Amino acid sequence: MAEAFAGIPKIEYEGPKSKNPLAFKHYNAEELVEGKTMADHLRFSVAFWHCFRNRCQDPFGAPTRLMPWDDGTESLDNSKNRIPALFEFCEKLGVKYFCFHDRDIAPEGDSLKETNKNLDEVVKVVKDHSEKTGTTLLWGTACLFANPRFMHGAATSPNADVFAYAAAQVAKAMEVTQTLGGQGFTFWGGREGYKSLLNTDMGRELDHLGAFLNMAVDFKKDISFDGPFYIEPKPKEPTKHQYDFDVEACFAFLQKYGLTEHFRFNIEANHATLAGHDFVHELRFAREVGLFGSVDANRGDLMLGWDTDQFPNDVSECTLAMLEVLEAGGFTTGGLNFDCHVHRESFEPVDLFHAHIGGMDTFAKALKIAADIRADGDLANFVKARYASYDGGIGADIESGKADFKSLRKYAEDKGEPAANESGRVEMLENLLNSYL
Ligand code: XLS
Ligand code: NI
Ligand code: NI
Repeated sequence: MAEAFAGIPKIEYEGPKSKNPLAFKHYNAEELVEGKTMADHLRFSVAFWHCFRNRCQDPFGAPTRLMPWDDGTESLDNSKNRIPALFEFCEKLGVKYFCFHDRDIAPEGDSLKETNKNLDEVVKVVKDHSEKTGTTLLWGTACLFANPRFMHGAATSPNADVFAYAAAQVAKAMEVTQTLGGQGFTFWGGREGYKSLLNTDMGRELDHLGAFLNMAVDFKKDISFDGPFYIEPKPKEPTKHQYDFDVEACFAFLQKYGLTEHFRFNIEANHATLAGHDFVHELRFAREVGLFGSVDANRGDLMLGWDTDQFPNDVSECTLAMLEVLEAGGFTTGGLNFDCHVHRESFEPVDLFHAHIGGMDTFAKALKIAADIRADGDLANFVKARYASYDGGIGADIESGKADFKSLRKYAEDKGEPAANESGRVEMLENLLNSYL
């Protein structure tokens, strides 16, 4: 088969001084950072849907992207022909992982059985290439939002048949993920949310979603799939109120339905900002509750209120993210999945390379800076010192549970005014962070 990306060589590391747009300036796969290779730290992944399906049409205009690997039909043959392009791309880029939704890789048939048969056929092609190249599935997922049957949601649809259909689809997608050696399975809420309370029984919908995910856990045990489940929060889009709003809301949901030991978070940068949070806030919360898992590495545009899914290029934002990843002990089964698409006006195949090279270099640079910040320890020491009043005396009594309101009242009455506050030094710390960038 002809190359999909003819004329584009394997992308090599040339160092920060290189002016070659098709070379890495910071990502040097084998370079050690904190004793581990950059490749093992960053575990980059290509999102099949954005790279190989998304043609960049928008509500105002027709598709723009040139995709020489695709004949524009929904045929099974065309689906199979897209697969070598994915592996060629990953190999040239030096990326070892990819992610997909079931419906990205194979077309739906006239019945669920036929749809599953189509999926099996394409999965055979994927498996074959995966075994030959060593490029494997980071996580799989089921598309429970594109087909009109999911117009009211999947697990939260008022139509119980749709719930059943979604369950069948997730079961199959999980099996396929397992067949391909996928390291995890992601649940993004899709249309699990609502537009109007006038037609919605929120309590029942939440219970249905909780039941659905518990059934998924049971099925996972049945088939002995050992990767983690990821839940991917997003506050809105396509519905107005998504139930999986942000990490904090999802954590409460997981607790209520007894799911915390089976799930970790897949945190998407653009979803964080849509929820009114910094990317790093979501990562920190997930880390603090011990459920950090994986990352959808993109960025939004703060001028726009939707999921623009742009490639990451903000070193400062990514540095704070990599600090969280390192503090969490690094990725295990997760990684940095580029859930992003090129801009509509960047329509040529080579633009996919520029986009990924930029994203990879940004995170590589961020990783090195985060490691420097950790090695210096100034930031961590400042934070530690700020809470020193809890390391002994009354603070230690509070943290250990020894204190109660009665003893604290006595303490406060005896002591009078609290010890003088110290400056939070926000600007000084911002300057410190900038000194590393
Ligand atoms: C959509 C989500 C989606 C998930 C996978 O906004 O980011 O792409 O990552 O279903
Ligand atoms: Ni995502
Ligand atoms: Ni998204």
